[in-house]
Amino acid sequence: MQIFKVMYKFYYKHAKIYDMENNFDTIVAIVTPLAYSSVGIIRISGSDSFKIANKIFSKNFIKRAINYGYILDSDKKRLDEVILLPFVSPHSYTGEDVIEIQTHGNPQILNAIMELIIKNGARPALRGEFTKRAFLNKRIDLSQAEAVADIIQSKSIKSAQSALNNLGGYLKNKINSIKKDLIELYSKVIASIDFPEDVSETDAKDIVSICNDKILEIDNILKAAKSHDFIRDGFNCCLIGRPNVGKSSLFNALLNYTRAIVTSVEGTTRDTIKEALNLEGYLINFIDTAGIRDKQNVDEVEKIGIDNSIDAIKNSDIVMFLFENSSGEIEKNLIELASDKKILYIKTKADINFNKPNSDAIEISSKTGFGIDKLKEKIVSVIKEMTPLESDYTTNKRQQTCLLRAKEALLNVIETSKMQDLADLYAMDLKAALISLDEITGEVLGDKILENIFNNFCIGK
Ligand SMILES: Nc1nc2c(ncn2[C@@H]2O[C@H](COP(=O)(O)OP(=O)(O)O)[C@@H](O)[C@H]2O)c(=O)[nH]1
Ligand SMILES: [Mg+2]
Repeated sequence: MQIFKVMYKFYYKHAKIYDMENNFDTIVAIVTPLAYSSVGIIRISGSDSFKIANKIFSKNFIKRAINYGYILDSDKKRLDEVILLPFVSPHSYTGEDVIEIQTHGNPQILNAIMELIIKNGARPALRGEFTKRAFLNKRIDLSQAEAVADIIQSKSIKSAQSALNNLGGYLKNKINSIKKDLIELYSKVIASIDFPEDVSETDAKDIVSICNDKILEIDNILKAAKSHDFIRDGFNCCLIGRPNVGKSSLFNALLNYTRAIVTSVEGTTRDTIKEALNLEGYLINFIDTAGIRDKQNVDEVEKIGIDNSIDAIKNSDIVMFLFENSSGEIEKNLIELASDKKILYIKTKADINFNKPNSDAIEISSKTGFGIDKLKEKIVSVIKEMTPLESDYTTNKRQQTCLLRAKEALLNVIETSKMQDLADLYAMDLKAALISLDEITGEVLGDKILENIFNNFCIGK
């Protein structure tokens, strides 16, 4: 067992590309939007932050307490009445000594205090630099750091909640558990290569079984990815039907305001219009389209509109086919075009068309509001069907690429482990799989990758 521990250390030693020196300078940023508002916040982080705060605050502040006082400029004139919050390292957002100053939300005041802090020795923070420090100071791993950006950018509460899971270490813990068995296996394989007299070669059956288990776990994370892409980017839901069937009216009724022009003139809507709506925490992009009719009798603009409607079907996840009397009004080729989508049939103008629909269509009237809530409920239930793995792991594109690479390497391990005397080869693939997994949590990262990730942040985070 001792030998495995040695190998464990060996693996980690070689996995690390760079060693961090945690001697960072002190940074400052205005954290809140620079606009006239009730409160503005400035954040300082780094070893000099307490020293700087003491120079500009009207009295000696108390650590781990809420301090009330004034910010004084170099002539001891008051710049603002503030609340000052000191966070003592390592119990802060960055892991360093942090000062947060709550000022009045006036951009002039915020800029003046920011300048004063810079004059006293801090430098303006770069995009995402506070979160980057939290990562470099090992307070969070990379999947948690990425979750911070995802929470801020989420366009629905569902999406924010899955990002929040990752901030809590959901993905990190899963990846670490996959890694644990693979590190053990890798250590055994390396030990058998380096010390063939003491350690016998690992049984191919064991290798295959461990790798298969891990591939299954990776596949489960990837399967959930599609659901989470939906949750993050929203579901595209288009309204399709003949001219005048009531698409734009329904579009407006769903949004609850007049977004699209409605007239009794056929061909009023010539362009596709996209508008987002939150339903029960899900983001839905509704797309109103030009009515589809025979292209021979329409002008150039409407022709393009019809082509765009067909594209809208292709790019949608849910297609709502609207008709007035019977679903036979909808062209068969359009239904075929939507064969891999969720389809909803909607019978419109229930206030004037009294005959019952011949299918399981939903009856609505945009004029009276009849059936609109029922339609919204139906849309949400369809979405829930499309996202069965909601509670599972959220991953972004970068993390998915790493998982796919890890899976590929494990498949190679399985192949080569079945052949004799190829331990060197599958050891390499095992290491490749581990490195790909490490990239998710940020254990092996080139500076370039780090830069890309933190550039997606806003200043002050
Ligand atoms: N009575 C009634 N008329 C409607 C209803 N929905 C739409 N219309 C009318 O049908 C015509 C075409 O509506 P519009 O929404 O522009 O249809 P689109 O061409 O499919 O976008 C307009 O004169 C609307 O006022 C409805 O629920 N009841
Ligand atoms: Mg229209």
